[in-house]
Amino acid sequence: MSEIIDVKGRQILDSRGNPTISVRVSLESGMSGSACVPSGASTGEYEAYEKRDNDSLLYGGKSVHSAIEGINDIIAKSLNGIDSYSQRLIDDIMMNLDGTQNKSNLGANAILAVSLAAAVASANELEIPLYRYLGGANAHVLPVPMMNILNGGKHANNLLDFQEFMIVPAGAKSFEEALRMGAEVYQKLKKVLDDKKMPTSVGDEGGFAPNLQNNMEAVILIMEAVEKAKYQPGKDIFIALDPAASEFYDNGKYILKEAGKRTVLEADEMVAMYAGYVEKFPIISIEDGMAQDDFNGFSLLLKEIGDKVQIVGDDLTVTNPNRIIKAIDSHSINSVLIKLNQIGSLSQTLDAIELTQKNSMAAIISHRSGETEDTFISDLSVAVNSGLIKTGAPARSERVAKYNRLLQIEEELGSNSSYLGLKAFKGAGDRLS
Ligand code: 2PG
Ligand code: MG
Repeated sequence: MSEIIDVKGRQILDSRGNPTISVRVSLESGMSGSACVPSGASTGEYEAYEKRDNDSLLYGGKSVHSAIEGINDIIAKSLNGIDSYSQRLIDDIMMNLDGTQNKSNLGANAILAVSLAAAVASANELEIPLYRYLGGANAHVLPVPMMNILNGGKHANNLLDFQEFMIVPAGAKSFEEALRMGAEVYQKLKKVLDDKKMPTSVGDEGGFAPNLQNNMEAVILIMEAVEKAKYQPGKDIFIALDPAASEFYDNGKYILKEAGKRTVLEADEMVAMYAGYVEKFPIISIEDGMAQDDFNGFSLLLKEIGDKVQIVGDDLTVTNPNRIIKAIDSHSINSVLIKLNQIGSLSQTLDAIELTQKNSMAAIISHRSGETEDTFISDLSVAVNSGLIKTGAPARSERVAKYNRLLQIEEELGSNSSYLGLKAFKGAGDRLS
């Protein structure tokens, strides 16, 4: 009854108004499941291939008709009659059809959409929640949300070098409380900006995007908002950064444009700069503090502050087990950001998470800057007990949909649910005592 009888892709729009893919997988029983895939802006060089038509007359080249043709013709035929519970087989069939390392024939966006929709169809067929289907009896940890409330870099058109300034309500007792704390601080930040006559327009992930002079000015404003919301920075709420440093790395140097002037830094100077910030501010996590090929820079950073701060690979590791192994071997990180579309199938994502967790690192489940209403990542974060999720500001429906789904899961799990707070973080060190 769980045999796949139809796979149908369609083009939809993402939160930036660009085309992306939605797929419905239908089973013999009459049950079905659908999934939509997101799209990044600060994409890592080593990510799987996102297939677009490149026809300048359609959506500025971004339409995905050819990827959808691949789904409806090639993939649909090959999956016909396959059991939807056979996730690995389904993913292997698609990878063999594609025949490339980076999924550049069919497109990682096409393969992932089908891969996820097959899992959703299976959960529906079994009439169990997706997190239970993916994670089994032990799926019970609600993630600490890492909420990007102030945007710079590629996600906004201001002068900030760093891409994301996040608040982390690790001091909460439950996910619901964490969400409330985050939402309250977000509203206070709006007021803080308003009072200073700064614009409250938002960037791609719902965070504010004021034109500030330097990166730490953003942190200072956020701390002001935390205090105005009657929370204690460094106890109730912490700060996480995603500088997305590959975006300001050129020829072995980090080039900042803070305060309107060009500053060129070597890797060790970047590390010293971060170490200084960590001394001054309650920063608990730094993602892509260094560029995607700078394994040496990453290991300097880990050596310097990895006992106090979570050092996260994103562009560095691109949810790819080979890159994660390289980062482990070179002592570059203590945590890994997990994005389904960086690798392009559910099975490989689960492999990347397993590898990460087996090596005592945190696996942070993440959205992309271009998102949809799909909430798969919320279920995934609970399924693998990741303890951490990064899915934007507590505003705008494509971000809030993920948080709202987590509220629902927490309610459903009731006393079976856990919220780890600080314990979910690697390198939280002394803060834990
Ligand atoms: C990141 C992400 C998500 P993008 O760098 O972590 O916040 O951005 O999807 O643009 O790569
Ligand atoms: Mg990132």
